[in-house]
Amino acid sequence: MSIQLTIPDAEIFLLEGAASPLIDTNYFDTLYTEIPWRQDTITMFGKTIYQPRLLEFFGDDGVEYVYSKRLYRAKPWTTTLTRLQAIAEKISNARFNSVLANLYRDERDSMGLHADDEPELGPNPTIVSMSFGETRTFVLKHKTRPDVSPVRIPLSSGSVLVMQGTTQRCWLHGIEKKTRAHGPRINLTFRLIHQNTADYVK
Ligand SMILES: O=C(O)CCC(=O)C(=O)O
Ligand SMILES: [Mn+2]
Repeated sequence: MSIQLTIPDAEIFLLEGAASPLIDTNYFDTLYTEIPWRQDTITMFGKTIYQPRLLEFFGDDGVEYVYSKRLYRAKPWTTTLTRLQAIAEKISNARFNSVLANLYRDERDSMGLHADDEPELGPNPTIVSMSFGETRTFVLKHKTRPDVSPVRIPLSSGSVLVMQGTTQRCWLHGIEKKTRAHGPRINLTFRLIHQNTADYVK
């Protein structure tokens, strides 16, 4: 089942039931073992700390992405990620040349509020986000309108969230820490990275 969320200045839809093949195929275990997860550092206010999650970036040959102030060169697609890329493209009717994989090891791992609004994604990017494993809450906050309440969406295993239109321009999103102890979650965000600013469709 696909639900179009009614959020001002955003175009977001969520697929839950329809994505059940994603759970049945046990992608969680495959991704967990196949991906060479690593923990990067981030420097903020002159202090270098470990990011509170593990990650890896995959994509077509030569794709580069500056994310969290760091340059990532895409690792080659794995068979599993290629299969999921095809599903992401079918669901969204968009094209993707890369995927960022995040592993939240337990309830203490998180992702701070941010927008996927790097210039190389173009002005109104379509991003497909797939979740596997533990359910975590995806939090959205409007960038400029305090009258608009934050939105909280539980992302269960096998769910697919599609963000498009002005979502990245107008909203921040993130994954908050939890207090209840629980297991790991993997999230994949499929993106189209333009390698050349001339490719941007403004
Ligand atoms: O884990 C999630 O659901 C969000 C991931 C995310 O926002 C990102 O990779 O930029
Ligand atoms: Mn993001």
